[in-house]
Amino acid sequence: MKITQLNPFILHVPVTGNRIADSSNRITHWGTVGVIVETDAGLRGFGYTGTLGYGPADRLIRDCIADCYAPILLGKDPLGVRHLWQTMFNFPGIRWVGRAGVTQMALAAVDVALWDIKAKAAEMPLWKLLGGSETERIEAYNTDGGWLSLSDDELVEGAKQMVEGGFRGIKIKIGSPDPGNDLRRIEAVRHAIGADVKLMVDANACWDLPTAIRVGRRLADWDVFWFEEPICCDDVSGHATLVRSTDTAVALGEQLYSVDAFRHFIEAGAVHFVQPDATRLGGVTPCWQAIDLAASHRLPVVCHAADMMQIHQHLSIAHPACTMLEYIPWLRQCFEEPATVEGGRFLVPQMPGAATTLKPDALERFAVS
Ligand code: SMN
Ligand code: MG
Repeated sequence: MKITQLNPFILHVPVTGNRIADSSNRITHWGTVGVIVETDAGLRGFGYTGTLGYGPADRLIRDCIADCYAPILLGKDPLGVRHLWQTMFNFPGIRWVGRAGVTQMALAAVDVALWDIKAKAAEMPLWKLLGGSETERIEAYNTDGGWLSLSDDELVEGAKQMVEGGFRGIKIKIGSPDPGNDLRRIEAVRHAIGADVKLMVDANACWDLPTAIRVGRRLADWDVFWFEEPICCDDVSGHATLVRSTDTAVALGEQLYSVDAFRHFIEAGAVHFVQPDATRLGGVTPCWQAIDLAASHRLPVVCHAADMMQIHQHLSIAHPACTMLEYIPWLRQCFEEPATVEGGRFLVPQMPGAATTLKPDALERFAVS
């Protein structure tokens, strides 16, 4: 089999309620920058990365796919995914300007598309190709009702509805200018969902260390399950200090671009829940390595949902270190087999591939130039 063409795309898909906010971002659309990889066998691979829908940055990723990676891949056998990943990652002119950010996210989109082809060629879902079992029903937790853009009443009512809908885990955003506002919202949600539902909080890396320690010491009052991205996502020693200073588990990883970065946090004792994101880390290929690394340190893995669950449901089913998965439904309308939660757990995808195949109308409805 040979790669014959790469067709990059940019989708901007409206978020729930047409606007959401966390401590660091306020968006109306979720960006999905990806590529369709065509082969001479008629198989098509779909891969993508997740962005905040900022056009100029999305075009950088798209052009990196088209101008940097496509020339490397044309004529190559798509099944040699790991070899191709190394070739693209180590390409001198790209590595010189890359290894993180745009180049890594573009590489992620290509790598996911190649794994999609590999699973389709094997006529099985990606979780099965990776060695998973049909019996694995991964527990879901819902983030889509926890935005800082929601009022206290909307936050509490939404949490109640999610629990009534079967979710056993809820994540809410914190990081308000006044942390007292966050603590009040945490208490209100805990009272609304009861003691048996997991409650996670996510500050999106907005606080300095003293503030994170002060807030972190209060989270045990409401049995918060994890404190996500409390401070700057590159600050290894700061997170290690926070871990030593508080009793609530620390979760991070969505913004890390390399397996080495995960190794630095893990070896420093700076993380409890490891949250790799294949769409930022460079694809399924390095994400699997990061999950293996966490597993070797007996740390639980909960992949981040910038892919909006499609890819990470496969990795979570296949790897025993993955204990839960985030639910954010913004992109479900775009896919032939949308990730689905029933009774608080993900259904097991059945179609061959990585569940990234776009519905034909998705490109018409949401494509932007
Ligand atoms: C998040 C980041 C980007 C898109 C959606 C959600 C957030 C999370 O940091 O972890 O849910
Ligand atoms: Mg997060």
